[in-house]
Amino acid sequence: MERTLMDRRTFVQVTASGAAAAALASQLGCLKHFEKGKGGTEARELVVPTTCEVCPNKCSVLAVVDDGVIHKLNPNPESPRSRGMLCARGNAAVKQVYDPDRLKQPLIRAGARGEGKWRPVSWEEAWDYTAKKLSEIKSKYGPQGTVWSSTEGFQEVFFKNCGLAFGSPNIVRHPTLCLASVNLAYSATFGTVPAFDLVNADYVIMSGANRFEAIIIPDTMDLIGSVMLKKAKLVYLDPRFTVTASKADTWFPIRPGTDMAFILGMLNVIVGQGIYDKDFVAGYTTGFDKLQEHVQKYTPDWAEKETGIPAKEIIRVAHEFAAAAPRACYYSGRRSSWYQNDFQMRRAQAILNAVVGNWDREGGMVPNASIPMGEYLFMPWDDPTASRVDEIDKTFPLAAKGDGAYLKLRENVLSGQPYPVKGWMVYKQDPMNALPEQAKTLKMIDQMDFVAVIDFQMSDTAWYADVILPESHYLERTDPMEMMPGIWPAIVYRQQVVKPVYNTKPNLEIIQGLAKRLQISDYFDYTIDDWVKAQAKDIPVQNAFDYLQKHGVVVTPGFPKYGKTLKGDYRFITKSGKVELSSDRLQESGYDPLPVYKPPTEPQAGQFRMILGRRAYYTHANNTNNPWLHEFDPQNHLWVNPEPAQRMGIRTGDLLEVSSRAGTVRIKAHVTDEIRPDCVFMLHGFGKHSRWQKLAYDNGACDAQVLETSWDQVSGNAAFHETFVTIRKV
Ligand SMILES: Nc1nc2c(c(=O)[nH]1)N[C@H]1C(S)=C(S)[C@@H](COP(=O)(O)OP(=O)(O)OC[C@H]3O[C@@H](n4cnc5c(=O)[nH]c(N)nc54)[C@H](O)[C@@H]3O)O[C@H]1N2
Ligand SMILES: Nc1nc2c(c(=O)[nH]1)N[C@H]1C(S)=C(S)[C@@H](COP(=O)(O)OP(=O)(O)OC[C@H]3O[C@@H](n4cnc5c(=O)[nH]c(N)nc54)[C@H](O)[C@@H]3O)O[C@H]1N2
Ligand code: SF4
Ligand SMILES: [Mo]
Repeated sequence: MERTLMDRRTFVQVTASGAAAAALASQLGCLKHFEKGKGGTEARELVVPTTCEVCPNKCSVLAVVDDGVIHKLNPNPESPRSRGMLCARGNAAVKQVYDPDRLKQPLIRAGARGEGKWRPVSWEEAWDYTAKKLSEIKSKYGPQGTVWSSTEGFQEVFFKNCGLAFGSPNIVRHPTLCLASVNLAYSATFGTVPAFDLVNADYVIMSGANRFEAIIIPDTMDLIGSVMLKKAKLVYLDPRFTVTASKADTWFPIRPGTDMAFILGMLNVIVGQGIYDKDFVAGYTTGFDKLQEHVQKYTPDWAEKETGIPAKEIIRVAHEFAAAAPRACYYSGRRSSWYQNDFQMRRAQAILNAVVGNWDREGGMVPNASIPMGEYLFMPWDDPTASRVDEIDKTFPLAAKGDGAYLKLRENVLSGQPYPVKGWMVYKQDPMNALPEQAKTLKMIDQMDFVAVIDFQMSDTAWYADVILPESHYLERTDPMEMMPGIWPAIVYRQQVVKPVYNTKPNLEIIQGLAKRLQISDYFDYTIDDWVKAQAKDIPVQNAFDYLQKHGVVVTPGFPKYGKTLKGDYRFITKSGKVELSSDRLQESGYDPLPVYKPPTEPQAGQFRMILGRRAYYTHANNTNNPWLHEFDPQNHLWVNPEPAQRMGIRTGDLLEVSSRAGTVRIKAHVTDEIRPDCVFMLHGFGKHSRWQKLAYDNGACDAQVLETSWDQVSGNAAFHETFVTIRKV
């Protein structure tokens, strides 16, 4: 195990340069892949292509295995998506495998919930216990008496399917805490969610999409290529001076919650002065007349009052944007769990993009392409008969039903309406940290008869669970292949790099053990090999399965492809078959057909708006306990602007009490002019309850304790930036 302990200097040097790491990978010679059943780990040095699982990007990895131990993770230069990059988090994943704090065997709670007393048990006992508890709940409350919540991941499908086969309609997924509003807004406009051709763009505007810290591939890499090499201009709006702000040509420290006013101001100029793409608008869109009338009142002077951005700057950006189109985009962002009107703000962006005609053209927005792939056909189950506990049909009729509405679900579970829910199954998710108002999540756990968590480490949610089913780390397991759509689509494969170090199992096997005891095993009657071989069948390369084992990624020629939808008879997947500037479907569902601006709630005297955001070396609340990453930011702090700080006598390092209607935390101050005076910011993932995360336990503060419950009105997505806090020196 010593072999994994690369010293930190080497780690920082290598992760700092993707190119250096790629070069290192190619020096290692030809790829050899792990031979299952033959003790492949016995060979002295192997390079195993696989796929990172530390965030949603799924970068391609070459794992260097030395004498059965993972020595180093390198980027796989064959991936057109990760573009030869493996970030610090991806590199540091090797530490998770050999982390002495990780989960090593199934556990059943032995003390009170949250007391931290556990009884190590066999897999048989853990499965028997879980199945018994779920069956008891089913017989008392029906299968709908259970919630199955999860975050994306290649094995998530088995978990979700188990919930459905068990008969529960209450599947709730992470998009409703993340990108549900942006997805719905672009779908409502274009019938699909496009990608952004940043490497070829000449002009990019971003509302708080902090791409140089919140890494999205290939976007982050492409921006390095286009913006940092001065080929493209970047206009960036964020109440914080982020790393992205530092690379932008223009940074506007916008008044929070007013981006829609900025966009409507731009639309007023572009539509009013006739500098939109007339051919595109006439040929491909509907509702332009209504838009024209609608944006008349949203003048740049009006927008200046709302946003704090000078009118002449809004006019300048509007002209530059229209002139650069179609090689110009108002980038959509990913985490759109911001404000209660988030859907409408993203709709305004989509409309602005549409009127300058940057659709399906080089340097603009491009519909996602894919590569064909086979599918494993398993036995289908009857659809759950009960309606969803979050009443999504009634509350958010346009939202993605399969993902649910997490915060509404929690409200309804807590009130016991429309029916009681007493069991909670959690996969690859930490709701204690990922949901606002942690006290409510704790109450939700409290009122459950049973909670089980499938994770590889002791998350805060696992800490309060009744049973913990430890999943093998991604480097220890083979997962389904995944088609990653995009302008440069790729199929990626995650194959086992080393055998599980501890008594853990891949999720499919965990689910199969449970399904057998729940008498639903017929639906899970296959192996991971059956699954991936069926997927490999339709992939258009020779011997696709072998190819993926050797390369980890399949790319097919012919991409990027522009202009497929710009054929006269193309029907967009919208009600009108056109790009919908004004939307009848929204109107029929009781929403504004065009984005109507509503000013954000004002903070009262002494209050600050709490805003969230990422750092490049942490994923959510997930790896603040990773010793390598922990060194970058060993504790979180509250960013406070010097102006209020001086007024309140606060200096960097002072201990503060931060309070909202949801709760109170203590955290040290970081006084900085990199944030507006009306906002405060803290990094996510600290102040943990779980004592098994020694570095993050009771260290700094937990943002989820202070964030209040609020959601976007159309998509039901969480609205994380609607919380006001007061701060006090203690
Ligand atoms: N306060 C606050 N809340 C937020 C956000 C925020 O910034 N601040 N961001 C929101 C956004 S955008 C998102 S996407 C969500 C994310 O919310 P979560 O999905 O809850 O995010 P993570 O903290 O990454 O938690 C994932 C859990 O999965 C575990 N895990 C990781 N890999 C595996 C695996 O291979 N198998 C298993 N079984 N478990 C695994 C980790 O150990 C961790 O406990 O949070 C949302 N909520
Ligand atoms: N390193 C790293 N990369 C990641 C992740 C990670 O955890 N770590 N998570 C991945 C996931 S799941 C997601 S969803 C994405 C999230 O990536 P992004 O969509 O870029 O979202 P965030 O970084 O959460 O932050 C958004 C920014 O918005 C700013 N902001 C707050 N309020 C406003 C406002 O009213 N207007 C404007 N213009 N800006 C505002 C915040 O200060 C913050 O800098 O990142 C992905 N990539
Ligand atoms: S961006 Fe980093 S953490 Fe995310 S998949 Fe890629 S290498 Fe892994
Ligand atoms: Mo996210």
